[in-house]
Amino acid sequence: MLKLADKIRDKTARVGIVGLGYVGLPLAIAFSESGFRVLGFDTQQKRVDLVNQGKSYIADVPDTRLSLALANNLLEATTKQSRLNEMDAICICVPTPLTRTKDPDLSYVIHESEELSKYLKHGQLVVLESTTYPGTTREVMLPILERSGLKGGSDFYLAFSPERVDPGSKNYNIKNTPKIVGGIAPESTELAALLYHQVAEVVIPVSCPEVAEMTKVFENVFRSVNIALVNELAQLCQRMNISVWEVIAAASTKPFGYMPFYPGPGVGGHCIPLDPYYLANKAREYDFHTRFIELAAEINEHMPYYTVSRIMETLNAQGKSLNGANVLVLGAAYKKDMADTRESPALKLIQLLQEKGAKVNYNDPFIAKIELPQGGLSSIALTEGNLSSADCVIIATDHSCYNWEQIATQAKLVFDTRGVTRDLKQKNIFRLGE
Ligand code: SAJ
Repeated sequence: MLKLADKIRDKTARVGIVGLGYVGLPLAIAFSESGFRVLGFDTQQKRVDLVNQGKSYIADVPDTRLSLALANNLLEATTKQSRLNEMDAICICVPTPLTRTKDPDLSYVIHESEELSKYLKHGQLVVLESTTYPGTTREVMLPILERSGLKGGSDFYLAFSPERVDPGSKNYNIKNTPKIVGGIAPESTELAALLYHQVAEVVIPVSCPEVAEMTKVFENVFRSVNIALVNELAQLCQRMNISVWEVIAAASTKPFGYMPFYPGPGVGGHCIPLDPYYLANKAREYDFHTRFIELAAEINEHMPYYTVSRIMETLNAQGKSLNGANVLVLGAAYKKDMADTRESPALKLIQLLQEKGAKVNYNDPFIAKIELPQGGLSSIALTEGNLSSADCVIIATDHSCYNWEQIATQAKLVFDTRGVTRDLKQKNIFRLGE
């Protein structure tokens, strides 16, 4: 343990990052900028080639930072899993998606653990960062890694440390976001804490991996439940002819005991729609039904359908049918100012509108093309002609670059799912939750 601790302190420890996605690549850069020689592992040769050419495919990592790490000989990428045995510390940042029946899919974690068990060596520290249910590190990873013949906690060290990346955030990054670490034994926790102290200003050791795993999935359940709460409130407010946006703005004046969340057309991204199901699934092993989680997911998943019904009602009030209507959807990304459509509610909205017979176009300055079950679509220009020829313009993603005043002036009818037009007085604007 001392040897590894010394190598971490003097930054001679080799750090391996497995999975070079929106979590792994920024983490690899952070360790290289801290002075470690980092080896990034990914199964996708294309990603490995791009990293080694200094070309970033992750919005939060500019090419300049990648090129500097390469120029300083502090970053390299490879597909060769056998090189894991050159590492002193290994952080695993692979996807933890859901199956079609919304059950946890740990295939990436299991695959990487199986690969690592072939090359694991005495004294290595292994940390899982992927969001998962409490118990994964100890019950799933540890037995696989011990197939190496090494004993976890003594021959090698094992911990869980959840990623807390907020994609696209201008304020928060690895350095200024406290890092939780929980090891299978005290030495594992201490070594993981020492490692992350090299890249994060604050490291919070907890007693075991289960606490760290539960902390992360709870953070995302917290968001899912609160987003669902305002999505339900939006439906009630519309029924009661009260503006949910005005209510939230007024509630937000409370300086304590309240935190604003906002209604929307649904919940997207690689975390909030998925992670709560990991906990709900695990809870069933303990004869426990997490009703809040299931209800929140149900409400959030219903929002695209509810939004379409509100658009139908709005067109109907103008004597128009959604069937055959020209509809322009603004924004395909799952949240503002991002080029990411994972689980995006805007895509679900477009699909549902098409199923109702609408002729749908979209505009998204960040996303040139989208794939849908009915076929692909390309982003069309945001011209006065395209706006005025649409029977309804739907604000699905509130990218900052949109000029809402101009859009409302040029469009016949606007349906705003993000509340960004609440200060506009035009009579052709209708909003979710009003
Ligand atoms: N959304 C709403 N209303 C809200 C907030 C969000 O409808 O009040 C929607 C967004 O439009 C988006 C989805 O929910 O479609 C997820 O939004 P998000 O802000 O949670 O963004 P993510 O999933 O990219 O990032 C989140 C992190 N976000 C924040 O903490 C602000 C955080 O929960 C995790 O660090 C991260 O997921 C993760 O990796 O788990």
